[in-house]
Amino acid sequence: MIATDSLDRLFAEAADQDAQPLWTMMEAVVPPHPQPKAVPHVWRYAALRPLLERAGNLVTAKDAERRVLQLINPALASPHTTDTLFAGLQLILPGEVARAHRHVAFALRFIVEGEAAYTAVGGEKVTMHRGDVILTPSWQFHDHGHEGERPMVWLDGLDLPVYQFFPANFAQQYGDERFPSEPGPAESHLRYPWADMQARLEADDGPYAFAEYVHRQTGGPLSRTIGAAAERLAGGASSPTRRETAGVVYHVYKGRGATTVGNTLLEWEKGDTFCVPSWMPYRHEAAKNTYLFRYDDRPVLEAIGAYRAEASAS
Ligand code: 1HN
Repeated sequence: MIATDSLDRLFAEAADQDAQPLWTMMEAVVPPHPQPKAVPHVWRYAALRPLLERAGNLVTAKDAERRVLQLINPALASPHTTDTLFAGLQLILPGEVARAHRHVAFALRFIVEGEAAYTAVGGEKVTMHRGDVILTPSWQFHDHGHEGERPMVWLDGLDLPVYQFFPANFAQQYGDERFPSEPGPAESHLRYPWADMQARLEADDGPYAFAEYVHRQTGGPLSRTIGAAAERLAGGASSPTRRETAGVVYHVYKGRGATTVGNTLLEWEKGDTFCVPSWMPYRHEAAKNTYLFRYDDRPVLEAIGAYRAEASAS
């Protein structure tokens, strides 16, 4: 042994070999509970809608490929809305086409405003209505077009941050602007109408209701990475306090209220989008009748045996 050996000397020489002691950083590497980097945050539609409109004047869908304002977590960078989820608001104007491409990343869309735009997914043309959830499964060619009269806005939910950890995301352009498509069946596995979800939430006559979207083909969550649900709160009602290892993006379909996430109060109204990071206790309170749409990374966590949730009625 070197007579004057010391831990400092060992650490310096280990660093020269691109090695580091674990024992000085055990808690940071294996923390006692989840430590999301994302912070709770609200993106306000009243502030973002005019910016989208200006983007509509300044860049065409053709030039942008996708005219999306990314909703980036203040503690993180693109493409992170939470540690594992991406959210963005996409605008398409009458007559535009957002050209066909495909990627490994999964996307869902929640329609925020407008009528008569469509998204064509893997040859199936799906018309979009407010409140619908439309799926773009992994590696399916998809283009968006607009045959209506007014601007159309939707929330894009993707699993992009997952591919920051697993560099397995490929993307490809299709040779033409549009991938050939035809209208699909009324009960398409790609489209989940708001009216069906609202009816499920109304069927529960309590002041608070929660219902998960179920994939029409698999009977499971909407994809292997992202699951979705909706919640109804009567005016004055609150949800149970919950926490879960999933990160969640919420969108306010209708109503007004606030969500307490850890020590942060997030006030929201129709059109706003907000996020709840992993394992932070959260509870909604509605000031008037409210419907919330949400998506989360629960399917990935279930796949790796890491989903945990707790609820307390309060
Ligand atoms: C994308 O391809 C779409 O296809 C939307 O509409 C949002 C955000 C990041 C990367 C790709 C779309 C996206 C996206």
